[in-house]
Amino acid sequence: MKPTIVYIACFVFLLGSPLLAQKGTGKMYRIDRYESIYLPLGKISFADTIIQFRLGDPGPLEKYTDSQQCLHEPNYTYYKNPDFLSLGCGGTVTVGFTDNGFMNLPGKDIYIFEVGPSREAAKVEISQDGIEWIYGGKISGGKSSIDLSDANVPAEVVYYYLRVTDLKEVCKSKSAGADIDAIGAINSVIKLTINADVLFDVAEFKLKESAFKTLDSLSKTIQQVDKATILIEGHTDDDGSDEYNLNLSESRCYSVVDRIRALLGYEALYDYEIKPYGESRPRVPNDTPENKQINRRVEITVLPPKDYFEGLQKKN
Ligand SMILES: [Ca+2]
Ligand SMILES: [Ca+2]
Repeated sequence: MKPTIVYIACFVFLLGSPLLAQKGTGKMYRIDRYESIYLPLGKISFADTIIQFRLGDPGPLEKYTDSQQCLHEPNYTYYKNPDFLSLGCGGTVTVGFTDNGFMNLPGKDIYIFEVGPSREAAKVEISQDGIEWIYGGKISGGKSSIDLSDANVPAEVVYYYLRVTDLKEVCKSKSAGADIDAIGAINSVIKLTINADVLFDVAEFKLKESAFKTLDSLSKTIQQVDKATILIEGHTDDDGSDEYNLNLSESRCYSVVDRIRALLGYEALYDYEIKPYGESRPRVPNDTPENKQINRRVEITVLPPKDYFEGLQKKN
């Protein structure tokens, strides 16, 4: 009898504990001996590539200057192992996100895994295209998370670039400047835009032959995350009345949802949400056939799951 009881007890414990019971890609990452941080889209949430690294002056010991060390999941062990990047006094690193982007959504949006004996202050800027930058926030001793709302960063925009600049507070140590092990997007997203012409014939909402292959490969991308909210937004050009276009984009959203749901499996842990916009949100002016084609599109965004955001509300 005993093993059964133990088994049932464990099962109940797992059910009662939201983090352990959480099935899905979301993952806890240790920050220090006492604390961890939860990234709802897990492993893909981290910066993927170095765009530029400008070592500060004075610099740290050379072994701490491999910029690749601030990419991907955190792996800091202890100070003597150079598995992190020291920026040097006033140094800057610019990273790109390739298999994910990030947004200003409810709660904290970014977490900079700063390590080492002293926690140095650093400025964080973000960009959609790597060209135009806006201020995102600041990290300083003990505070390494950033809520982009504090810097009035607009919602509904996906960012793909982030720049960290050391603020010259601690310039004399062996690892002068901020020491960065990893750069994670808490509110990580995957955004995919499909030209509507690939999916539908003119004025139709039934998927055409070429749509199946496209949606099939897109589903594989979505499956990197096994629990999420999938938002489907439909847009048209301005041919036809507002109402007609709104109805058309709504029917098209439903066609896309039906197909993706079938591909991902009805039992999968995804929630679906649709937002038909008709012609109300053009990307470019509807003044040439090419521009109209750009505006006819379906946007699919994979967002952290609902229960993650509900959990945040409960905490507050
Ligand atoms: Ca990534
Ligand atoms: Ca936020």
